[in-house]
Amino acid sequence: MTTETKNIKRYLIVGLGLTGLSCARFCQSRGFNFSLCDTRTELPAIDSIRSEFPGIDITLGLPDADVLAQYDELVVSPGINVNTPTFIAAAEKGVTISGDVQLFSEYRTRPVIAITGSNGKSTVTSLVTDMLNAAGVKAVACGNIGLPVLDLLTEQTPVDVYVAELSSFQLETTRNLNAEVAGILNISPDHMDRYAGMADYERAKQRIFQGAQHVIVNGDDDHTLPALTVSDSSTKFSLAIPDSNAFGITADGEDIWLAHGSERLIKASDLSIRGMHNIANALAALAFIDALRADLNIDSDKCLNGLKNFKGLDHRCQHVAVINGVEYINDSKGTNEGSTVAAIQGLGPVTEGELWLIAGGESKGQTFAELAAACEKRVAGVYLYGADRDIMVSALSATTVKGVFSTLTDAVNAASEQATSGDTVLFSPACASFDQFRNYVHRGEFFCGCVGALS
Ligand code: UMA
Ligand code: ADP
Repeated sequence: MTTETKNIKRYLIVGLGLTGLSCARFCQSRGFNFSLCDTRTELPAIDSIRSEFPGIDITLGLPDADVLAQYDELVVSPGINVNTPTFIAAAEKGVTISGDVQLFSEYRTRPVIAITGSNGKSTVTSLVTDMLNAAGVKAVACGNIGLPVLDLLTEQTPVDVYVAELSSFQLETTRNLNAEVAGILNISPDHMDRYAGMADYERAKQRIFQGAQHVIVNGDDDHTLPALTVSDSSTKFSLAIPDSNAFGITADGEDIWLAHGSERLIKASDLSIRGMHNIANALAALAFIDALRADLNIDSDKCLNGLKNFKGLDHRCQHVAVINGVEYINDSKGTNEGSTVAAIQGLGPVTEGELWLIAGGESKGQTFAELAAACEKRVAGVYLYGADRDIMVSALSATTVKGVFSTLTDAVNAASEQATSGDTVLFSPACASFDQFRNYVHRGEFFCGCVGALS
């Protein structure tokens, strides 16, 4: 963290989406020397960008490594893969490659809780934020959840603590996050179309621990442990009976309690969010907050109230409707097999009748072995649709797959014909949405529309 000074570095901001524009606004507000670039040769918003940044050089199409190397620092958007020959060659010629989170880390003056993981990031980020706000601590959720971190510095938003959801893409271009609290929630395959393999993906996630003062680990997933010792201070959460300083669960007859060591905090049945994965998310949120409890003078009871009142986010195991006795659940944010497996395992035991799954989309290099195993155990039948449905058909057992369609509408109609009163139809695609939809929100809304049309 530094104070505001004119920066004589020459920055090139690469990528003009949400992140790139937030970087440009930040650099403009601080009087930095910067230019702009987007790898795309045509950009519909280019006229408004030019008028917002008069006098600033804007290049369309990625320049070659020699041109990139004329800058001191490239601030590259997360949607752009920096592990490509042009960026590698530019780095070899001496230019530093950064991202918006790196700049944020250099200029922020308030503590940050940094959260990553394959699944549950947005839920835990929102939970932590809501719980802190319920306790009167001004917390703002930012990062991959949708609000670029630098917007908060440009607008000088007053905050006590930043709650930053960080993707592996954002972490790749962050050198020294120095978070007050940092943790990986869980690790399962995702973005395998961008990484060379799981080790490569995990290396990106591990960068969240650089310079961390306090570390949060998931006792049920060894891949969330820091690979290098970064801090002596750590807190564990897990779906097991907790050790003295850990967060976990204890049973009392029929009741499951979320607990901190031997102290019972709240009954699982008092939470509005459903499924064991959401109990894990609540425990993680408690652990992240506990790490800053003394520093920020946080009232635990008020936090627990925030947890109780948290209704969950749209498109994550969200109840849509009950039609002819069948419950329809929208889990469009289930964008990889780990998330869909968690939704199946989380909902399977609490649903009355059969569980039917609708899945499909862009497979992102996944092989779906875990999904196949989870479906075998808990799902009565699967309806597939979308661009990579054939990849999924080969992965899942022939008896599990009940229908294969090109459109989501046809898959919903077929599932609804099969399901009977007391059953649940879960839409959790295990895939990216971009084959047929703008994003997971568009896809989830479309699913809700299909369900609406059934009644
Ligand atoms: N693009 C180009 N050339 C460019 C710039 C972008 O082709 O020069 C393309 C990218 O390939 C990508 C798209 O444009 O397909 C968007 O990329 P971006 O880096 O401009 O994205 P932003 O609009 O800045 O949004 C990013 C995150 N997007 C990605 O990481 C792809 C948003 O996360 C995040 O909310 C936002 O910054 C604020 O921090 C979205 C996401 O899908 C929700 N994240 C992935 C995930 O959650 O799985 C990682
Ligand atoms: P992310 O931001 O990491 O994508 P979200 O909180 O948006 O995570 O949840 C996305 C989906 O991941 C949910 O719809 C659910 O299917 C699944 N999920 C949520 N929490 C967990 C968890 N702790 N472990 C595994 N899967 C989860």
